Amino acid sequence: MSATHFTRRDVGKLAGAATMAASSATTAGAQTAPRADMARPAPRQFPSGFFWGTGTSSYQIEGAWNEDGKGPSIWDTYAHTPGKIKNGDTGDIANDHYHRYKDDVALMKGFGANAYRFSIAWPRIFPNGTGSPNAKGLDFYNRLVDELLAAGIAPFATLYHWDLPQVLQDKGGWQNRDIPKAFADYAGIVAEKLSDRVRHFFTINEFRSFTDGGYRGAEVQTGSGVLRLEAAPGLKLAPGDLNQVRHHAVLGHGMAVQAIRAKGKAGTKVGFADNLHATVPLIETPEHIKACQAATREANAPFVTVMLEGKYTDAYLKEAGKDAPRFSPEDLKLIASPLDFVGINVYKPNFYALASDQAPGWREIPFAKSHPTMFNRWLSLGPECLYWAPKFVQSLWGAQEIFITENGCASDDAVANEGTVYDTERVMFLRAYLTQLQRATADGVPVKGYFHWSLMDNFEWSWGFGDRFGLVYVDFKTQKRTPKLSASFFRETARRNAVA
Ligand code: PNW
Repeated sequence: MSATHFTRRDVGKLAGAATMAASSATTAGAQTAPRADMARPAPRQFPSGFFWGTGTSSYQIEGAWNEDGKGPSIWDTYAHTPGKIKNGDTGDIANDHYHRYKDDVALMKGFGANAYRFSIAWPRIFPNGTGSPNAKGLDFYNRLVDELLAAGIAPFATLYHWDLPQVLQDKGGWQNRDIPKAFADYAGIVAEKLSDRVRHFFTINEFRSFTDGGYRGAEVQTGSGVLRLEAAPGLKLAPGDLNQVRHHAVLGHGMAVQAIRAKGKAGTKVGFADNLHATVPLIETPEHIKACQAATREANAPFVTVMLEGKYTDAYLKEAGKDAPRFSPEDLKLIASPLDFVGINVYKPNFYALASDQAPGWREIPFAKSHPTMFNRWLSLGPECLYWAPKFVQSLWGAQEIFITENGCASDDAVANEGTVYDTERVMFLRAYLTQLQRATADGVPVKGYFHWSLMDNFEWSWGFGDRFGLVYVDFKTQKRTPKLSASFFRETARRNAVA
């Protein structure tokens, strides 16, 4: 059968392929040792009650950037600045999700998701950053949550996925020590309004991406070179000022946790969603594993480590020297407010490492020049990070509940003539990474859910609409949505609660 004759019905049949009898193989098999059933490989089963979801964020999909009283965010300003985004793309319309959310919930239901991670746009709720909430903004999320619940999909809400109200940037943004308090006030109001239906809140998404990326620019190492990442508001601060921004971000998280506890319904669960930098042992021996665990703790000193330990590591403070953040013991106590779960975005090994006799006790192994990356060039392929990241979160900090809040890859998708999107590399990526995640759960690591990034292709920040991360293809001219082959893979995985 040639690819051009491959129809949707064929794709449907793939799910039923396991029922195919291996009759022709039995004659030989009967005479020798028992063989595994070719058509029924051993299931790589996940724990029962596992959440299978996808993720998105407000600026990346909503559009309606100036509707119903929404104020501008720093991403509106940044994307409207010529030269900042590839091809001059903006999130003004994006996926028009603000108006098409019902269709989008139906898509998720179509591929069997039982959870959805979305973010709330702070400037929809508080166009002026603070003050009294905008009822129309809250209404949108009320409608979205109701639609999700009606479809049997559990809503998980992120409070900050980088779209700071521009008015607060005008007051210094995260450089200003008053912003954490403003964030906590906003978080408290949202929890008060939504926690009768939303049981899980993430405070902040990816601390490093918006602090380092937005206030200085960050660098990512790949085999073929270094990539520079920049984000709104596009500043280039000195290291000491950047460390203070990072400190205010984790402080904002801690204060928001307190506000959610104070205003949310009893039983509301709260945590963060951070892109933990996971160091992966190149060879799995006890000494290399121990070294990588220590490296993971240090690599996250200004973010996950301080939020879970309530102190900055000695090495971080020593290395920062005069540029170390200024903080009080009360700050640290707030930053480490107890959490119900830890959310981690995991795409790639931060670096591979091996143990070393020399300080700090590990040696970074650079990615080989030919080490494969996915279509988004910063993503060096390394499925084992989805084993080691949650494993170290458990072993270092004793987390009781862990969510994989993001994982996925971009591809250069196109809709084939007969209307199918053959994203074979995303299926390959998913199977490889989920096999490692299953290995973690089988080891007793308490991973409770997996959110694939993303539900659908969307505005991929500085890369605009070119880097497609969705399980669903989006034609940005017509807004037509087409589930990719990876959506069929996801559906089968969620249905079996095992790697398909
Ligand atoms: C995350 N890196 O960003 C964000 O949370 C999403 O909004 C985004 O769409 C998704 O991952 C895909 O990029 C990242 O260079 C951006 O390592 C860059 C990196 C990692 C995550």
